[in-house]
Amino acid sequence: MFGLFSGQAANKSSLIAPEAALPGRPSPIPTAERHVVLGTALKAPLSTSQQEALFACGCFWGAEKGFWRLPGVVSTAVGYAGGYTPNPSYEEVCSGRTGHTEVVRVVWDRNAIDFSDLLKLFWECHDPTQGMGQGNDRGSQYRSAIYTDEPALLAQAQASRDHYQRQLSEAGLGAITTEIASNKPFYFAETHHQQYLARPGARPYCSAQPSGVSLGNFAGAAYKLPAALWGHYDWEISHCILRGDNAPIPLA
Ligand code: MHO
Repeated sequence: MFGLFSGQAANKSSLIAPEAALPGRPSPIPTAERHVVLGTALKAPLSTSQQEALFACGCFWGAEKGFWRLPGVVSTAVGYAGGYTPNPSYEEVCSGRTGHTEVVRVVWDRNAIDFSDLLKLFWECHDPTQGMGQGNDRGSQYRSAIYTDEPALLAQAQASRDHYQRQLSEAGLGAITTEIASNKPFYFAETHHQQYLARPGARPYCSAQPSGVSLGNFAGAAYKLPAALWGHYDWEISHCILRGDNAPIPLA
C-alpha cells in the first residue's frame, strides 16, 4: 500500500516523462453536447468572428464559471491538455500520470470581447506563481497554462505575462510559472465536469488563490469590456466565483 501511494505521489510534484505517461485510448471519452448555461453546442465549428484558446488556472470547475459569465463568450468546456495521454479520463489526469493540466476551452466572439479581457480574468482569477498546484489542489494537473495556436494570441499572452510579472514583482510576489504554448490538443472532460458548478447537486468547491493584483494596460492590450464589469469579480471575497450567479453578466 505504502509503495503504491509513494509511487503515485512522486509523479505529482513534477511533470511526468512522456515515456512514463499512461497510454490512454484512441477514441474520445463520451461528453455533453450542449452548454448547460449558455445552451451552445460544445463542439460547434468556429464561425469567422470566433476564436478559441485554452486556459489552465487550477481546478477547472470554478475557472470555467469565471469565463462563461463574461459577455461575448460563446461557449466554454472543460478538459485536459498540455500532456501526453490521448483521450484521458479524469481519474487518469488526477493521478499525475498523463502530463495534462485541467483546462477551460473558451470560444468567444471577437466583435464583443477581446482576448485581452480573457487574459485579465485569467491572470486575476488565480495565483500563477504556484507551480505544480493551485491552493489546496496540488499536482501537475493544476499547473497554470495558456495554450493557443494563433501567433497573434500567443504574442498577446506573452506580453500580458511580462506586464503582470512586473506588477507581481512590484507587489513583492514571485515568478510566474504559467506555461504559454501552441499545439496542445484539447480532450473534452466527462459530461458531469462540464459546467459542473451549474449542475444540480454540485459541490461548491473552488481552490483558486487570486493574488489581488489587477492586470494593467500591457503592450497590445485592446480591452473591449467596460471597466465596471469587473466589479462582478471581487477577488477580495474568498471563493468569489462560487458566490456569483451562474448566468452571464449583463453588459448594461
Ligand atoms: N480537490 C478537488 C478537485 C476537483 S477539480 C475538478 C476534488 O477532488 O474535489 O480537480
